[in-house]
Amino acid sequence: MTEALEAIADRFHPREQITAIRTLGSGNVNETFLVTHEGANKRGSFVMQRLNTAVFERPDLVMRNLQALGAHMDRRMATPPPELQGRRWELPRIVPCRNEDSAWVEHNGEFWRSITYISAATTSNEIQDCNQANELGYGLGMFHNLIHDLAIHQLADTLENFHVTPEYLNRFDTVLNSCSVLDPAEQAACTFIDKRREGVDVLEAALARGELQHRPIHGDPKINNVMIDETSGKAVGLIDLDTVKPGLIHYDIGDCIRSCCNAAGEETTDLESVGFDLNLCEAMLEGYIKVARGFLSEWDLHYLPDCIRLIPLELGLRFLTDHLEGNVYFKTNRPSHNLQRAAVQFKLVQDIENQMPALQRLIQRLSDRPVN
Ligand code: GN1
Ligand code: MG
Repeated sequence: MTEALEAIADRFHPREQITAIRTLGSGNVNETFLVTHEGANKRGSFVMQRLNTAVFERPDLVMRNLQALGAHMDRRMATPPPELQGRRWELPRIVPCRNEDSAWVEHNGEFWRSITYISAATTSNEIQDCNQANELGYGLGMFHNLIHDLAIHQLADTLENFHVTPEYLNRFDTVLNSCSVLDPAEQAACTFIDKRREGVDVLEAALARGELQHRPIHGDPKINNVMIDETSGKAVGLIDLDTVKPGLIHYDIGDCIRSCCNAAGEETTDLESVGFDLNLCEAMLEGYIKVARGFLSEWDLHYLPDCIRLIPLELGLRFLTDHLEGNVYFKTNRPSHNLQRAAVQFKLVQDIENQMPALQRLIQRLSDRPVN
């Protein structure tokens, strides 16, 4: 535990009680630590994060969204939805500074904040089985269930164009234009995108036509952001709430599915092992629809297959663009890391495309819609 980290942690909890500060999770954007402490007869822990202010330019608004979310959750949890009764459900809360009237620390141009830690629960980077996929779906569905009636004007847009795929494509084109030579792997990845330009606006066009509407979303509900109770194996809450903002729930559904239906995980270097598992997808969607059916419109259901294909394509495009730009956005540990990550997502897209008719039939069946 470094002196600098200890000094920041001290702003949230007395330094003399802090027993350890260790890195937590595997986030690609922020720096996250678990701070543990022990007092006279009390032990505890909290999560301390340095927000990446190159990505989140207005971290104060990120905090405001978190406050609005917490207040709304409190209102909803006063009368929990019937599907939740008897189940443990938690939401990370802001841990304010202790001796100052502030919810965060600004220090040397850095932005630090703390939130509560959900204990006796874990996350995993790779899916284990259909039960877990079902719980991931339930977790996302319950999160949407609890926030769908939070008015979006109460949430700031903290990441403009986040998950707006056509904008990522524009950015890719700009970056590509400034690249002089591409190696064969980069060329192959660019060709993959070139063949899929059409239709990248499928969700935004549906939004523009009024078929879909903005709602509060999580923004990043990938597998390792859903906490699973250590004993019961049930989902107990979603973490990593920095990207909570107005958006399309399809971004969330696509993101959760792309991360939980590829058993190899997004960091694998073994492309052969990457694939889209329709059984896991069925389990996830079944868990999701169970708690979300009440607020899903026919159009919402209609665009499910599209978002399941689009979000991995978008993430691959984001990784590829960052690779071509010199790895300025996502944390990397080797020069080809983002290119490799892009290849994983593209393999997944390819596999989803190969199974599209079966995926469409599955969604029709799960949503009780007549097969065309
Ligand atoms: C980033 O930092 P992390 O790992 O929570 C990214 C997500 C991507 C994800 C891919 C703000 O999330 O959009 O899906 O990496 N977050 C941001 O692992 O860009
Ligand atoms: Mg995140």
